[in-house]
Amino acid sequence: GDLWAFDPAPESADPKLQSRYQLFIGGKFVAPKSRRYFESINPATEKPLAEIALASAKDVDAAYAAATKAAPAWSALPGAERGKYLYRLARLLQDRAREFAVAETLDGGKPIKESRDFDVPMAAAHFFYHAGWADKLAYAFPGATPVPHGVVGQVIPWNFPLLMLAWKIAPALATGNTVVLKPAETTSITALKFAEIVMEAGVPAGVINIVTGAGETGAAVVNHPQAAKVAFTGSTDVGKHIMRSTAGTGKKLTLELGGKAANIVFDDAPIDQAVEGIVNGIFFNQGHVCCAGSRLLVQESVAAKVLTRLRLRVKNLRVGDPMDKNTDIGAINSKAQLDKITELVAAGVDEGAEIYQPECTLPSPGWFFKPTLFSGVEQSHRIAREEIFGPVLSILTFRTTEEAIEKANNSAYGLSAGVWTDKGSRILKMSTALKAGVVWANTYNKFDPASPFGGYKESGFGREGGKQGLADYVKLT
Ligand code: TXE
Repeated sequence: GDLWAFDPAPESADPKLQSRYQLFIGGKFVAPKSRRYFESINPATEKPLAEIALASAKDVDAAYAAATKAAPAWSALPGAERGKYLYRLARLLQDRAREFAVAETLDGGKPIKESRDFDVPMAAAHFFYHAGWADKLAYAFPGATPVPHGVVGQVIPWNFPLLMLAWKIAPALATGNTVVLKPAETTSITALKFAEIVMEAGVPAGVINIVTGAGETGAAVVNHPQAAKVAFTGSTDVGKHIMRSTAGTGKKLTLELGGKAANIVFDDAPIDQAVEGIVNGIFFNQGHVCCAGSRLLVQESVAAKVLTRLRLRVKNLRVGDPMDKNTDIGAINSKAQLDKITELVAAGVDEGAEIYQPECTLPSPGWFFKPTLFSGVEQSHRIAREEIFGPVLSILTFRTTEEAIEKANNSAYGLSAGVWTDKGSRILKMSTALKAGVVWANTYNKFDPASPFGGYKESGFGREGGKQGLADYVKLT
Protein backbone atom coordinates (compact mmCIF):
# COMPACT_ATOMS: atom_id res chain seq x y z
CA GLY A 1 0.00 0.00 0.00
CA ASP A 2 0.94 3.65 -0.44
CA LEU A 3 1.34 4.31 3.25
CA TRP A 4 4.39 2.08 3.50
CA ALA A 5 5.85 2.63 0.04
CA PHE A 6 9.38 3.88 -0.35
CA ASP A 7 11.92 4.22 -3.16
CA PRO A 8 14.10 1.14 -3.21
CA ALA A 9 17.77 1.96 -3.85
CA PRO A 10 18.19 1.41 -7.62
CA GLU A 11 21.77 0.18 -7.35
CA SER A 12 20.66 -2.90 -5.42
CA ALA A 13 18.61 -4.52 -8.20
CA ASP A 14 20.92 -7.51 -8.62
CA PRO A 15 19.56 -10.24 -6.36
CA LYS A 16 23.07 -11.72 -5.96
CA LEU A 17 21.77 -15.24 -5.67
CA GLN A 18 24.16 -17.89 -4.45
CA SER A 19 24.25 -21.24 -6.18
CA ARG A 20 23.86 -22.94 -2.84
CA TYR A 21 22.25 -21.82 0.44
CA GLN A 22 23.18 -23.23 3.85
CA LEU A 23 21.22 -23.34 7.10
CA PHE A 24 21.40 -20.34 9.44
CA ILE A 25 22.04 -21.57 12.97
CA GLY A 26 23.65 -19.80 15.93
CA GLY A 27 24.48 -16.69 13.89
CA LYS A 28 26.35 -18.57 11.15
CA PHE A 29 25.64 -20.28 7.85
CA VAL A 30 26.28 -24.00 8.33
CA ALA A 31 26.08 -27.04 6.06
CA PRO A 32 23.35 -29.57 6.88
CA LYS A 33 24.64 -32.57 8.82
CA SER A 34 23.24 -34.89 6.14
CA ARG A 35 25.05 -32.91 3.38
CA ARG A 36 21.81 -33.11 1.42
CA TYR A 37 20.37 -30.28 -0.69
CA PHE A 38 17.24 -29.75 -2.75
CA GLU A 39 16.54 -27.42 -5.68
CA SER A 40 14.46 -24.29 -5.62
CA ILE A 41 12.83 -23.87 -9.02
CA ASN A 42 11.88 -20.64 -10.77
CA PRO A 43 8.19 -21.36 -11.56
CA ALA A 44 8.22 -19.01 -14.56
CA THR A 45 10.99 -20.95 -16.32
CA GLU A 46 10.93 -24.36 -14.56
CA LYS A 47 14.71 -23.96 -14.19
CA PRO A 48 16.56 -24.45 -10.90
CA LEU A 49 17.54 -21.19 -9.18
CA ALA A 50 19.67 -22.45 -6.30
CA GLU A 51 20.32 -25.42 -4.06
CA ILE A 52 18.89 -25.25 -0.57
CA ALA A 53 20.14 -27.20 2.45
CA LEU A 54 17.86 -29.97 3.65
CA ALA A 55 17.68 -29.80 7.45
CA SER A 56 17.27 -33.10 9.27
CA ALA A 57 16.04 -33.56 12.84
CA LYS A 58 19.68 -33.22 14.01
CA ASP A 59 20.00 -29.81 12.35
CA VAL A 60 16.71 -28.75 13.90
CA ASP A 61 18.14 -29.89 17.28
CA ALA A 62 21.18 -27.67 16.72
CA ALA A 63 18.91 -24.73 15.87
CA TYR A 64 16.87 -25.22 19.07
CA ALA A 65 20.09 -25.52 21.11
CA ALA A 66 21.28 -22.17 19.71
CA ALA A 67 17.88 -20.53 20.27
CA THR A 68 17.66 -21.90 23.82
CA LYS A 69 21.15 -20.64 24.66
CA ALA A 70 20.36 -17.17 23.29
CA ALA A 71 16.97 -16.85 25.00
CA PRO A 72 17.87 -15.67 28.53
CA ALA A 73 20.15 -12.80 27.44
CA TRP A 74 17.76 -11.74 24.69
CA SER A 75 14.74 -11.58 26.97
CA ALA A 76 16.79 -9.76 29.63
CA LEU A 77 17.86 -7.01 27.21
CA PRO A 78 16.09 -3.73 27.83
CA GLY A 79 13.20 -3.42 25.36
CA ALA A 80 14.77 -0.36 23.74
CA GLU A 81 17.85 -2.46 22.88
CA ARG A 82 15.77 -5.19 21.28
CA GLY A 83 13.92 -2.45 19.41
CA LYS A 84 17.21 -1.14 18.00
CA TYR A 85 17.89 -4.47 16.34
CA LEU A 86 14.39 -4.55 14.88
CA TYR A 87 14.79 -1.01 13.52
CA ARG A 88 18.07 -2.06 11.95
CA LEU A 89 16.48 -5.09 10.29
CA ALA A 90 13.70 -2.84 8.94
CA ARG A 91 16.18 -0.34 7.51
CA LEU A 92 18.39 -3.00 5.98
CA LEU A 93 15.34 -4.49 4.29
CA GLN A 94 14.58 -1.06 2.84
CA ASP A 95 18.19 -0.58 1.71
CA ARG A 96 18.10 -3.86 -0.16
CA ALA A 97 14.44 -3.70 -1.17
CA ARG A 98 14.97 -4.16 -4.90
CA GLU A 99 17.22 -7.12 -4.37
CA PHE A 100 14.67 -8.76 -2.07
CA ALA A 101 11.84 -8.01 -4.52
CA VAL A 102 13.71 -9.56 -7.43
CA ALA A 103 14.68 -12.65 -5.41
CA GLU A 104 11.08 -13.07 -4.20
CA THR A 105 9.70 -12.85 -7.73
CA LEU A 106 12.27 -15.21 -9.24
CA ASP A 107 11.78 -17.82 -6.52
CA GLY A 108 8.01 -17.63 -6.05
CA GLY A 109 6.57 -16.38 -9.37
CA LYS A 110 4.65 -13.35 -8.12
CA PRO A 111 4.62 -10.18 -10.29
CA ILE A 112 7.55 -7.88 -9.57
CA LYS A 113 5.19 -4.94 -9.10
CA GLU A 114 3.65 -6.82 -6.16
CA SER A 115 6.89 -7.89 -4.49
CA ARG A 116 8.27 -4.37 -5.01
CA ASP A 117 5.18 -2.43 -3.86
CA PHE A 118 3.67 -4.83 -1.35
CA ASP A 119 5.72 -7.74 0.00
CA VAL A 120 9.00 -5.99 0.75
CA PRO A 121 7.66 -2.64 2.02
CA MET A 122 5.10 -4.44 4.20
CA ALA A 123 7.79 -6.73 5.61
CA ALA A 124 9.88 -3.67 6.56
CA ALA A 125 6.76 -2.03 7.99
CA HIS A 126 6.20 -5.02 10.29
CA PHE A 127 9.71 -4.68 11.69
CA PHE A 128 9.29 -0.92 12.18
CA TYR A 129 5.93 -1.42 13.88
CA HIS A 130 7.18 -4.09 16.28
CA ALA A 131 10.41 -2.22 16.95
CA GLY A 132 8.18 0.48 18.38
CA TRP A 133 6.47 -1.95 20.77
CA ALA A 134 9.68 -3.50 22.14
CA ASP A 135 10.13 -0.85 24.88
CA LYS A 136 6.41 -0.24 25.41
CA LEU A 137 5.17 -3.68 26.39
CA ALA A 138 4.11 -2.34 29.79
CA TYR A 139 1.62 -0.11 27.95
CA ALA A 140 0.39 -2.94 25.77
CA PHE A 141 -0.42 -5.03 28.84
CA PRO A 142 -1.24 -2.63 31.67
CA GLY A 143 -1.26 -4.14 35.15
CA ALA A 144 0.49 -7.36 34.06
CA THR A 145 4.06 -8.42 33.38
CA PRO A 146 4.46 -9.86 29.88
CA VAL A 147 6.93 -12.75 29.90
CA PRO A 148 8.21 -14.31 26.66
CA HIS A 149 7.48 -18.00 26.02
CA GLY A 150 11.15 -18.76 25.28
CA VAL A 151 11.90 -20.45 21.98
CA VAL A 152 9.21 -20.26 19.28
CA GLY A 153 9.02 -22.75 16.39
CA GLN A 154 7.59 -21.11 13.27
CA VAL A 155 6.57 -22.70 9.97
CA ILE A 156 5.49 -20.51 7.06
CA PRO A 157 4.02 -20.98 3.55
CA TRP A 158 5.12 -19.97 0.06
CA ASN A 159 2.59 -17.33 -0.92
CA PHE A 160 4.19 -14.37 0.91
CA PRO A 161 7.58 -15.80 1.92
CA LEU A 162 9.35 -12.69 3.23
CA LEU A 163 6.20 -11.05 4.57
CA MET A 164 5.15 -14.17 6.52
CA LEU A 165 8.67 -14.31 7.95
CA ALA A 166 8.25 -10.71 9.12
CA TRP A 167 4.80 -11.46 10.60
CA LYS A 168 6.36 -14.30 12.56
CA ILE A 169 9.79 -12.99 13.57
CA ALA A 170 9.05 -9.32 14.38
CA PRO A 171 6.49 -9.85 17.20
CA ALA A 172 8.43 -12.82 18.59
CA LEU A 173 11.63 -10.79 18.93
CA ALA A 174 9.95 -7.62 20.17
CA THR A 175 8.50 -9.57 23.10
CA GLY A 176 11.83 -11.26 23.96
CA ASN A 177 11.44 -14.71 22.39
CA THR A 178 14.01 -16.39 20.17
CA VAL A 179 12.98 -18.32 17.04
CA VAL A 180 13.55 -21.34 14.85
CA LEU A 181 11.81 -20.64 11.54
CA LYS A 182 11.22 -22.90 8.56
CA PRO A 183 10.27 -21.32 5.24
CA ALA A 184 8.30 -23.31 2.64
CA GLU A 185 10.39 -25.59 0.44
CA THR A 186 9.55 -23.80 -2.83
CA THR A 187 10.45 -20.34 -1.48
CA SER A 188 13.41 -20.41 0.91
CA ILE A 189 15.66 -17.84 -0.74
CA THR A 190 14.41 -14.57 0.76
CA ALA A 191 14.49 -16.12 4.25
CA LEU A 192 18.17 -16.96 3.74
CA LYS A 193 18.87 -13.52 2.32
CA PHE A 194 17.16 -12.21 5.44
CA ALA A 195 19.68 -14.23 7.47
CA GLU A 196 22.40 -12.19 5.73
CA ILE A 197 20.92 -8.97 7.07
CA VAL A 198 20.46 -10.56 10.51
CA MET A 199 24.25 -10.93 10.56
CA GLU A 200 24.75 -7.42 9.19
CA ALA A 201 22.48 -6.00 11.90
CA GLY A 202 24.54 -7.76 14.57
CA VAL A 203 21.53 -9.58 16.05
CA PRO A 204 23.02 -11.80 18.80
CA ALA A 205 23.81 -15.35 17.64
CA GLY A 206 20.96 -17.82 18.12
CA VAL A 207 18.15 -15.27 18.40
CA ILE A 208 17.02 -16.05 14.82
CA ASN A 209 17.65 -19.49 13.30
CA ILE A 210 16.47 -20.55 9.85
CA VAL A 211 16.19 -24.19 8.87
CA THR A 212 15.09 -25.22 5.38
CA GLY A 213 13.37 -28.34 4.11
CA ALA A 214 9.91 -29.73 3.44
CA GLY A 215 7.17 -31.15 5.71
CA GLU A 216 9.47 -33.49 7.56
CA THR A 217 11.68 -30.60 8.65
CA GLY A 218 8.52 -28.65 9.54
CA ALA A 219 7.32 -31.52 11.72
CA ALA A 220 10.71 -31.59 13.49
CA VAL A 221 10.39 -27.84 14.20
CA VAL A 222 6.84 -28.19 15.52
CA ASN A 223 7.46 -31.30 17.62
CA HIS A 224 10.75 -30.25 19.17
CA PRO A 225 10.53 -30.47 22.98
CA GLN A 226 12.27 -27.10 23.37
CA ALA A 227 9.59 -25.25 21.39
CA ALA A 228 7.52 -23.37 23.99
CA LYS A 229 5.24 -21.96 21.34
CA VAL A 230 4.43 -22.97 17.77
CA ALA A 231 3.18 -20.54 15.13
CA PHE A 232 2.04 -22.01 11.82
CA THR A 233 0.64 -20.56 8.60
CA GLY A 234 -0.30 -23.05 5.90
CA SER A 235 -2.94 -25.54 4.83
CA THR A 236 -5.84 -26.50 7.05
CA ASP A 237 -4.88 -30.18 6.79
CA VAL A 238 -1.36 -29.61 8.12
CA GLY A 239 -2.76 -27.20 10.73
CA LYS A 240 -5.10 -29.90 12.06
CA HIS A 241 -2.25 -32.36 12.12
CA ILE A 242 -0.10 -29.91 14.11
CA MET A 243 -2.93 -29.31 16.55
CA ARG A 244 -3.12 -33.04 17.21
CA SER A 245 0.65 -33.49 17.48
CA THR A 246 1.04 -30.59 19.96
CA ALA A 247 -2.01 -31.56 22.06
CA GLY A 248 -1.09 -32.16 25.67
CA THR A 249 2.46 -30.85 25.29
CA GLY A 250 1.69 -27.50 26.93
CA LYS A 251 2.98 -25.68 23.84
CA LYS A 252 1.16 -22.45 23.06
CA LEU A 253 -0.21 -22.74 19.51
CA THR A 254 -1.44 -20.28 16.89
CA LEU A 255 -2.66 -21.35 13.45
CA GLU A 256 -3.41 -19.28 10.37
CA LEU A 257 -4.96 -21.62 7.83
CA GLY A 258 -7.01 -21.56 4.65
CA GLY A 259 -9.95 -19.45 3.60
CA LYS A 260 -12.86 -19.15 1.19
CA ALA A 261 -13.77 -15.52 1.62
CA ALA A 262 -17.08 -14.08 0.49
CA ASN A 263 -16.80 -10.77 -1.33
CA ILE A 264 -20.35 -9.39 -1.17
CA VAL A 265 -21.64 -6.80 -3.63
CA PHE A 266 -24.98 -5.10 -2.90
CA ASP A 267 -27.02 -3.34 -5.58
CA ASP A 268 -26.23 0.12 -4.18
CA ALA A 269 -22.45 -0.42 -4.40
CA PRO A 270 -20.30 1.78 -6.62
CA ILE A 271 -20.02 -0.88 -9.34
CA ASP A 272 -16.78 0.20 -11.04
CA GLN A 273 -15.00 0.42 -7.70
CA ALA A 274 -16.45 -2.95 -6.68
CA VAL A 275 -15.25 -4.59 -9.90
CA GLU A 276 -11.71 -3.32 -9.22
CA GLY A 277 -11.96 -4.69 -5.68
CA ILE A 278 -13.22 -8.06 -6.92
CA VAL A 279 -10.33 -8.30 -9.43
CA ASN A 280 -7.77 -7.34 -6.79
CA GLY A 281 -9.42 -9.65 -4.26
CA ILE A 282 -9.04 -12.78 -6.38
CA PHE A 283 -6.17 -12.14 -8.82
CA PHE A 284 -3.62 -10.53 -6.47
CA ASN A 285 -0.66 -12.92 -6.18
CA GLN A 286 -2.32 -15.38 -8.63
CA GLY A 287 -4.97 -15.98 -5.97
CA HIS A 288 -2.38 -17.63 -3.71
CA VAL A 289 -3.84 -15.69 -0.82
CA CYS A 290 -5.48 -17.16 2.27
CA CYS A 291 -7.85 -14.17 2.44
CA ALA A 292 -8.53 -14.10 -1.34
CA GLY A 293 -12.08 -13.00 -2.17
CA SER A 294 -12.69 -16.30 -3.94
CA ARG A 295 -16.50 -16.41 -3.59
CA LEU A 296 -18.24 -13.46 -5.13
CA LEU A 297 -21.76 -13.00 -3.76
CA VAL A 298 -23.54 -10.49 -5.93
CA GLN A 299 -27.08 -9.18 -5.49
CA GLU A 300 -29.31 -10.57 -8.24
CA SER A 301 -30.42 -7.20 -9.63
CA VAL A 302 -26.85 -6.16 -10.48
CA ALA A 303 -25.38 -9.60 -11.19
CA ALA A 304 -25.53 -9.36 -15.00
CA LYS A 305 -23.95 -5.90 -15.01
CA VAL A 306 -21.15 -6.96 -12.64
CA LEU A 307 -20.43 -10.11 -14.65
CA THR A 308 -20.22 -8.20 -17.95
CA ARG A 309 -17.79 -5.68 -16.49
CA LEU A 310 -15.76 -8.39 -14.81
CA ARG A 311 -15.31 -10.26 -18.08
CA LEU A 312 -14.12 -7.10 -19.80
CA ARG A 313 -11.70 -6.39 -16.99
CA VAL A 314 -10.36 -9.95 -16.91
CA LYS A 315 -9.79 -9.85 -20.67
CA ASN A 316 -7.31 -7.03 -20.09
CA LEU A 317 -5.27 -8.69 -17.36
CA ARG A 318 -1.73 -9.54 -18.44
CA VAL A 319 -0.61 -13.02 -17.58
CA GLY A 320 3.08 -13.79 -18.03
CA ASP A 321 6.67 -13.03 -17.08
CA PRO A 322 6.67 -12.14 -13.37
CA MET A 323 9.74 -9.93 -13.89
CA ASP A 324 7.85 -7.69 -16.33
CA LYS A 325 6.61 -4.59 -14.52
CA ASN A 326 3.33 -4.70 -16.46
CA THR A 327 2.43 -8.26 -15.51
CA ASP A 328 -0.77 -8.62 -13.47
CA ILE A 329 -0.76 -12.40 -13.00
CA GLY A 330 2.58 -14.17 -12.68
CA ALA A 331 3.49 -17.85 -12.39
CA ILE A 332 1.73 -20.45 -10.25
CA ASN A 333 4.13 -21.24 -7.42
CA SER A 334 4.61 -24.95 -8.06
CA LYS A 335 3.58 -27.79 -10.36
CA ALA A 336 1.64 -29.34 -7.47
CA GLN A 337 -0.37 -26.14 -6.99
CA LEU A 338 -1.01 -25.87 -10.75
CA ASP A 339 -2.33 -29.46 -10.72
CA LYS A 340 -4.60 -28.68 -7.78
CA ILE A 341 -6.05 -25.60 -9.53
CA THR A 342 -6.51 -27.53 -12.79
CA GLU A 343 -8.32 -30.34 -10.99
CA LEU A 344 -10.71 -28.01 -9.14
CA VAL A 345 -11.49 -26.03 -12.30
CA ALA A 346 -12.34 -29.31 -14.09
CA ALA A 347 -14.61 -30.18 -11.15
CA GLY A 348 -16.35 -26.79 -11.55
CA VAL A 349 -17.08 -27.54 -15.21
CA ASP A 350 -18.23 -31.08 -14.38
CA GLU A 351 -20.60 -29.84 -11.71
CA GLY A 352 -22.26 -27.51 -14.21
CA ALA A 353 -20.94 -24.00 -13.49
CA GLU A 354 -20.33 -21.75 -16.49
CA ILE A 355 -16.67 -21.04 -17.11
CA TYR A 356 -15.15 -17.90 -18.65
CA GLN A 357 -11.45 -17.60 -19.52
CA PRO A 358 -10.04 -14.87 -21.75
CA GLU A 359 -8.31 -15.86 -24.96
CA CYS A 360 -4.63 -15.41 -24.26
CA THR A 361 -1.45 -17.37 -24.80
CA LEU A 362 0.29 -18.60 -21.72
CA PRO A 363 4.10 -18.67 -21.72
CA SER A 364 5.81 -22.04 -21.95
CA PRO A 365 7.83 -23.38 -20.22
CA GLY A 366 6.57 -22.15 -16.87
CA TRP A 367 3.53 -22.84 -14.68
CA PHE A 368 0.76 -20.44 -15.62
CA PHE A 369 -3.02 -20.41 -15.37
CA LYS A 370 -5.58 -18.17 -17.05
CA PRO A 371 -7.73 -15.90 -14.89
CA THR A 372 -10.99 -17.82 -14.58
CA LEU A 373 -14.55 -16.78 -13.75
CA PHE A 374 -17.26 -19.28 -12.87
CA SER A 375 -20.85 -18.06 -12.90
CA GLY A 376 -23.96 -20.02 -11.94
CA VAL A 377 -22.11 -21.56 -9.03
CA GLU A 378 -24.14 -23.36 -6.36
CA GLN A 379 -23.20 -23.64 -2.72
CA SER A 380 -22.80 -27.40 -3.00
CA HIS A 381 -20.18 -27.14 -5.77
CA ARG A 382 -16.61 -27.97 -4.80
CA ILE A 383 -15.47 -24.64 -6.27
CA ALA A 384 -17.78 -22.88 -3.77
CA ARG A 385 -16.53 -24.84 -0.76
CA GLU A 386 -12.87 -25.71 -1.26
CA GLU A 387 -9.92 -23.35 -1.22
CA ILE A 388 -8.56 -23.27 -4.80
CA PHE A 389 -5.64 -20.94 -4.02
CA GLY A 390 -5.42 -19.85 -7.64
CA PRO A 391 -6.80 -17.20 -10.04
CA VAL A 392 -10.32 -18.63 -10.03
CA LEU A 393 -13.45 -16.77 -8.93
CA SER A 394 -16.73 -18.53 -8.09
CA ILE A 395 -19.77 -16.30 -8.54
CA LEU A 396 -23.04 -16.84 -6.64
CA THR A 397 -26.04 -14.57 -6.30
CA PHE A 398 -28.38 -13.52 -3.46
CA ARG A 399 -31.56 -11.48 -3.06
CA THR A 400 -31.67 -10.23 0.55
CA THR A 401 -29.11 -9.16 3.14
CA GLU A 402 -30.08 -12.17 5.26
CA GLU A 403 -29.42 -14.52 2.37
CA ALA A 404 -26.02 -12.88 1.78
CA ILE A 405 -25.08 -13.39 5.43
CA GLU A 406 -26.28 -16.98 5.43
CA LYS A 407 -24.38 -17.85 2.24
CA ALA A 408 -21.22 -16.01 3.30
CA ASN A 409 -21.16 -17.87 6.62
CA ASN A 410 -21.95 -21.22 5.01
CA SER A 411 -18.28 -22.21 4.93
CA ALA A 412 -15.89 -24.25 7.02
CA TYR A 413 -13.56 -21.24 6.86
CA GLY A 414 -13.78 -17.77 8.34
CA LEU A 415 -10.71 -15.69 7.63
CA SER A 416 -11.96 -12.63 5.78
CA ALA A 417 -14.84 -11.08 3.86
CA GLY A 418 -15.61 -8.00 1.80
CA VAL A 419 -18.75 -5.86 1.67
CA TRP A 420 -19.56 -3.37 -1.09
CA THR A 421 -22.46 -1.03 -0.34
CA ASP A 422 -23.28 2.64 -0.03
CA LYS A 423 -25.07 2.10 3.30
CA GLY A 424 -23.03 2.67 6.46
CA SER A 425 -25.58 0.89 8.65
CA ARG A 426 -25.33 -2.18 6.42
CA ILE A 427 -21.56 -2.21 6.73
CA LEU A 428 -21.87 -2.18 10.53
CA LYS A 429 -24.48 -4.94 10.47
CA MET A 430 -22.44 -7.13 8.11
CA SER A 431 -19.18 -6.67 9.99
CA THR A 432 -20.66 -8.29 13.08
CA ALA A 433 -22.86 -10.83 11.29
CA LEU A 434 -20.04 -12.24 9.16
CA LYS A 435 -18.03 -14.94 10.92
CA ALA A 436 -14.69 -13.76 9.60
CA GLY A 437 -11.61 -12.37 11.32
CA VAL A 438 -11.30 -9.46 8.89
CA VAL A 439 -14.17 -7.67 7.12
CA TRP A 440 -13.24 -5.08 4.50
CA ALA A 441 -15.82 -2.49 3.44
CA ASN A 442 -15.64 -0.95 -0.04
CA THR A 443 -12.06 -2.11 -0.35
CA TYR A 444 -10.16 -5.40 -0.29
CA ASN A 445 -6.72 -6.72 0.66
CA LYS A 446 -5.81 -3.74 2.83
CA PHE A 447 -3.20 -4.57 5.45
CA ASP A 448 -1.52 -2.68 8.23
CA PRO A 449 0.83 -4.01 10.92
CA ALA A 450 -1.41 -2.41 13.54
CA SER A 451 -4.48 -4.41 12.40
CA PRO A 452 -4.80 -7.91 13.83
CA PHE A 453 -5.29 -10.64 11.22
CA GLY A 454 -6.56 -14.16 11.87
CA GLY A 455 -9.41 -16.59 11.52
CA TYR A 456 -12.63 -18.12 12.78
CA LYS A 457 -13.50 -21.81 12.46
CA GLU A 458 -11.16 -23.89 10.26
CA SER A 459 -9.20 -20.79 9.29
CA GLY A 460 -7.39 -21.13 12.62
CA PHE A 461 -6.94 -19.11 15.80
CA GLY A 462 -4.65 -16.48 17.21
CA ARG A 463 -4.01 -13.08 15.66
CA GLU A 464 -1.02 -11.54 13.91
CA GLY A 465 -0.46 -7.80 13.98
CA GLY A 466 -1.58 -5.17 16.45
CA LYS A 467 -1.64 -5.58 20.22
CA GLN A 468 -3.56 -8.86 19.87
CA GLY A 469 -0.70 -10.29 17.82
CA LEU A 470 1.80 -9.34 20.52
CA ALA A 471 -0.39 -10.98 23.15
CA ASP A 472 0.05 -14.36 21.46
CA TYR A 473 3.82 -14.13 22.06
CA VAL A 474 3.72 -13.54 25.84
CA LYS A 475 2.49 -15.06 29.05
CA LEU A 476 0.96 -12.52 31.39
CA THR A 477 1.97 -12.82 35.04
O1 TXE B 1 0.64 -26.37 2.20
P1 TXE B 1 1.40 -26.93 3.47
P2 TXE B 1 0.89 -26.77 0.65
C1 TXE B 1 -3.40 -24.09 1.26
C2 TXE B 1 -3.76 -23.88 -0.20
C3 TXE B 1 -2.84 -24.80 -0.91
C4 TXE B 1 -2.79 -25.96 0.04
C5 TXE B 1 -1.61 -26.86 -0.08
O2 TXE B 1 -5.10 -24.25 -0.39
O3 TXE B 1 -3.34 -25.20 -2.15
O4 TXE B 1 -2.82 -25.37 1.31
O5 TXE B 1 -0.40 -26.12 -0.01
C6 TXE B 1 5.06 -27.11 5.98
N1 TXE B 1 4.46 -30.41 9.89
N2 TXE B 1 -2.47 -23.12 1.77
O6 TXE B 1 0.82 -28.22 0.47
O7 TXE B 1 1.87 -28.30 3.22
C7 TXE B 1 5.52 -26.91 4.57
O8 TXE B 1 6.84 -27.39 4.40
C8 TXE B 1 4.93 -29.15 9.88
C9 TXE B 1 -3.04 -21.98 2.46
O9 TXE B 1 2.09 -26.09 0.19
O10 TXE B 1 0.52 -26.66 4.63
C10 TXE B 1 5.39 -25.40 4.44
O11 TXE B 1 6.49 -24.74 5.06
N3 TXE B 1 5.04 -28.41 8.78
C11 TXE B 1 -2.04 -21.21 3.21
C12 TXE B 1 4.12 -25.10 5.24
O12 TXE B 1 3.95 -26.23 6.10
C13 TXE B 1 4.64 -28.95 7.61
C14 TXE B 1 -0.68 -21.12 2.64
C15 TXE B 1 2.86 -24.92 4.41
O13 TXE B 1 2.70 -25.99 3.54
C16 TXE B 1 4.13 -30.26 7.55
C17 TXE B 1 -0.23 -22.33 2.01
C18 TXE B 1 4.05 -31.00 8.76
N4 TXE B 1 3.56 -32.23 8.80
C19 TXE B 1 -1.13 -23.26 1.56
N5 TXE B 1 3.81 -30.53 6.27
C20 TXE B 1 -2.44 -19.94 3.87
N6 TXE B 1 -3.18 -20.02 4.98
O14 TXE B 1 -2.04 -18.87 3.47
C21 TXE B 1 4.10 -29.43 5.54
N7 TXE B 1 4.61 -28.47 6.35
